[in-house]
Parts: sequence; structure tokens; C-alpha cells
Amino acid sequence: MLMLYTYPRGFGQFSLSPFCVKAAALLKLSGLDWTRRDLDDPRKMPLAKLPVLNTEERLIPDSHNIRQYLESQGAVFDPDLSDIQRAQSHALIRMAEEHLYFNLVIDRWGNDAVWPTIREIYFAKVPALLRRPVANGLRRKLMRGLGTHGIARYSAKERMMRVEQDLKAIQTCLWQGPFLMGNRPTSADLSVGPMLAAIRSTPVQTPLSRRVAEDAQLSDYIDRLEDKVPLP
Ligand SMILES: N[C@@H](CCC(=O)N[C@@H](CS)C(=O)NCC(=O)O)C(=O)O
Repeated sequence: MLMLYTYPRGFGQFSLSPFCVKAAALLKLSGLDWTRRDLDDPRKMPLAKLPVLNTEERLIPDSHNIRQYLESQGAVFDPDLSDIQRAQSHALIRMAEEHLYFNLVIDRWGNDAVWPTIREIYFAKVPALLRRPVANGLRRKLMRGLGTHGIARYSAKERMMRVEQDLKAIQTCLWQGPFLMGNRPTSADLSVGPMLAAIRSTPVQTPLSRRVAEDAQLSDYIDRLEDKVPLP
């Protein structure tokens, strides 16, 4: 049976990681049999990140590679999409995973009001005496990475303005139907939905989490997707 290596549940989600939620949703829609195994430390995994799918023949890291593997096994996530819809879907996925995601990360790790809560949850397995030094060391490394990436160089206000443009693009699609590409969830929903859900579920309220939580259209969309693709 397929085994999904994932970060544990948290904040009311299948996983603390939106990429693990995406991978689980892909597996669910594929109709194949699968199960989960929770990991806290991905360092021994290929790419040193989660999710990873164990197919018994090989380990497949990265939610996009997992999608491609499932498609090679017959799963069809985007039936009946036109070429232009496929192009839009691809762009939405990249926007969610390469821009919204880093805003989520900085909202959780870079915000002093949120960090103590995140530290205690993400690093719960680290013995209490070591937790702060270990977690703070990783936080410093991650924030350096976000500086190199560039997102940490914007002010919080600038970041929110950029997120607003992403949300506008998503909401423009949602004015056309219940899901991004129409009446049923497709691959774009499985990236965008979990990313919005993760932003909304950050355990300490921030301007970003409130922006999604207090938007009826976005919140209804997250709930609709979770109803349509329920995860174990
Ligand atoms: N492109 C990857 C991204 C996966 C990813 O960024 N996973 C994060 C958690 S959300 C991770 O495992 N980070 C651990 C690390 O960077 O050390 C995918 O689609 O699976």
C-alpha cells in the first residue's frame, strides 16, 4: 500500500504542512489505497522535506512529483480542462506554492507574536530544556533563507499588498464557480485550498490569517473543498 510520510496533524488540518495536505488530497482523489506515517524530522528523506510518498519501489519526494506519479498510475485530476484552463491552473499552483506559501511561513516563523506558539507545537518532541535553543537556531536559519529568497526584505504592509493581488486573482476565478476551474475540484484547488486553509489556521491571529478567515468567499471555498475532499 502507498504510504504518505507527512508532518503530523495540527490546527484542525490533516497536517501542519499545506503540501502534505495537498498530497493527501491528491491521494484521496486518485482512489488508490494509501495510509499515512507521521514524521517530525525530514532530514533523512530525499530533498529533506515532506511530503514523501513511499510506493514500496521508491520514495517520491515533493507534492508535484507525487501528483505526476499518481497520474502515471491512471489518476486524472484535471479532466475536461481546456489548454487555457490548464495554463491558468499551472499559474495558480505556482502562485500558491511559491508566493502565498512563503507569506505563510514568514507569518508563522517571523512574527514574534506567533512564534512562541509555533515553537511549542512544531518542536513539542524536543525535550523542554533543549526546545528553545534548537527551535531558535532553526528559526534564525530559516529567516536567513527568507532574506535570501527576498520575501523577508519587504515590510509587513508590502507583503500584505502582494498577497492581496494573489487573493484577487483567486477570487476572480471563484466568482465563476464553486471551484477554481468550475464545478468540481481540480489540481489547482488542491494547491490553493490547503494554502488558504493553512493561512486561516495559524493559531495566533494575524492580519494575514484574519484576511482569509474574515472573507466569506474565501472561507466558504476552503470549507467547500474540505467537504468535497474529506481527509482522514
Ligand atoms: N515543493 C515541495 C515543498 C515541500 C515543503 O516545503 N515542505 C516543508 C514543510 S511545508 C518542509 O518539509 N520543510 C522542511 C525544511 O525545509 O527543512 C512540495 O511541493 O512538496
